[in-house]
Amino acid sequence: MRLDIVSIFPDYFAPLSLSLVGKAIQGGIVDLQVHDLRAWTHDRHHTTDDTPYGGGAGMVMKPEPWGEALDALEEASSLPMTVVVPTPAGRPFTQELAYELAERQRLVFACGRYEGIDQRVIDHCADTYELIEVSLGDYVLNGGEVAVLAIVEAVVRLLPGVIGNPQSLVEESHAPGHSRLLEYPNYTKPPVWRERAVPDVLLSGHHGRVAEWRAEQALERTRQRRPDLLEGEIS
Ligand code: JFB
Repeated sequence: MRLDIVSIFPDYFAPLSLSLVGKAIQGGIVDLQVHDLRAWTHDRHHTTDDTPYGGGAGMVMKPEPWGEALDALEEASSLPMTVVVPTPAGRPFTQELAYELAERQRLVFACGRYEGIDQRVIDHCADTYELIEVSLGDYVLNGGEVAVLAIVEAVVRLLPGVIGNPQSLVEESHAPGHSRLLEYPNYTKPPVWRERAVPDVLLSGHHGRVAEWRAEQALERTRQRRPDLLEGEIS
């Protein structure tokens, strides 16, 4: 999979060379290229923002550097581009959307800053490429970079060959067709740590009772923390 990220803060993406995503890059499963939007400015100060038409607080990202960046990326590969634009007004990013994005050949991430990107760039992307505007959640970030880190990690781990044991993907609570309960709590050795004991049932060796206890824990956590996930199965 080819990934391009365009940002005025390319250093944000240094951690993508670590851990599992870094291994996917090293192993040739992912071709990741990070681009500084300022490379497509032409003025002395590498300006990427300007004042908003209609007035109001803050600045807006100018369309011209984005237009040149997208043209250049389109030229750099013949793969069809899916442009992903993080925005607080986007479609909520979910595991379902992560699976959708994992099927694409090439994702281009456009990281806005300030109050966001001139709407004409977004409209141009919708007319020219596949466009997906995505929100990481209902809280305010300063730009799209942190959202892109999360999206790239969620997508790359789904690619064939990235996770050693693909069965672990199937067992995840958000896997397709899964029950969508929150996960049960995990324990490992030692059996007592700082006077806290591992629940007896997990040491019992009764696989049936272990499965029953875990299901009950998952359900109780879901009731407490995410009752919305249980709607439609009220009993
Ligand atoms: C994403 C961004 C800003 C307008 C702009 C570009 N869940 C999320 N919260 N905030 C963002 C996001 C996602 N995805 C986000 C891109 C940009 C925020 N900003 C700052 C803040 C408020 N309103 C600029």
